[in-house]
Amino acid sequence: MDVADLVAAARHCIVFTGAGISAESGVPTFRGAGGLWERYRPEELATPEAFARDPELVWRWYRWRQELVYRAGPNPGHRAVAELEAIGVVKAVITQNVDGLHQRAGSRNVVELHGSLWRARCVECGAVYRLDKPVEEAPPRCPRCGGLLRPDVVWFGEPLPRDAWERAVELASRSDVVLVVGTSGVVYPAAYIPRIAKDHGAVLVEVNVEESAITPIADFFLRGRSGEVLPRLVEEVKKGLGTRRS
Ligand code: BJW
Ligand code: ZN
Repeated sequence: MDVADLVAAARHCIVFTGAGISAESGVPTFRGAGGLWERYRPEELATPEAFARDPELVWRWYRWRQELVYRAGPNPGHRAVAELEAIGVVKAVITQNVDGLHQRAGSRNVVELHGSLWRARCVECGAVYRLDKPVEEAPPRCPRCGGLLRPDVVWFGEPLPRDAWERAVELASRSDVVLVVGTSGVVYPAAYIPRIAKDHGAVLVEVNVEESAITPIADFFLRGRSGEVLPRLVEEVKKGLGTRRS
């Protein structure tokens, strides 16, 4: 059975994504050539300690990323994932990304494991604010209490949002096919998600330009850019569905 037949026949297919799926939108990945951390050290920017030390520097980095994503848009990879959900094949997208591009492409059931660039949270009173555009001041202040706002994302050493994690584990445990797209698979606990699915019997299909920490447990490896591989896969899946239904 080839991958398209497998996906077309799946009863509970989910997609697990990382920064690679947004690369073709012009959003840099974290690791590897051109990655965000070639120029910035993670421990300087994506930790609570970094924020405590220099909130302005951390916010300038996040504002730069917000501006980049604001100007960018979903690419054919995001749209292919949304289409697989629209035709009833994919049940949910579990993403480590904070850019909101899956939702902008039309995906409806998206679990964000690492928070969102488009929310800020007050470190004093805990109020959460939705952002519809990049912040103007860095660091921004809480309109309610004047406290410092922080990006509502998950930094190193912080726990993942409990509801998102529980939904992801439940989806992974019930899945029969997981498309693992554009992630290095080195950041935990997120990287447990494909492993949990595999332990519960799911078939893993990886899409990546290079091998990752997930590749040794993947059943299929589709090498290439997700913006090219996924639209092709969708066309094949649709053909498969047509044949099965006729
Ligand atoms: C393409 C492509 C194209 C390119 N098409 N593909 C177990 C073992 C070891 C360590 C730990 C462990 N458990 C916990 C840890 C510590 C730590 C951790 O994982 N460290 C490792 C790095 C060693 N984890 C944590 O600290 C986590 N918290 C935690 O454990 O809390 C414990 C706790 C419990 C209770 C109370 C208190 C504490 C939190 C981790 C948070 C990670 N946050 C970040 C930043 C988010 C905000 C932001 O964006 O600014 O999340 S780090 C960064 O990495 C970001 C990403 O979501 C995440 C994953 O990266 P991703 O998506 O895989 O990107 P890349 O760049 O790594 O890979 C891109 C891939 O795409 C590559 O494979 C390319 O080949 C590919 N690609 N172009 C297809 N066109
Ligand atoms: Zn506040």
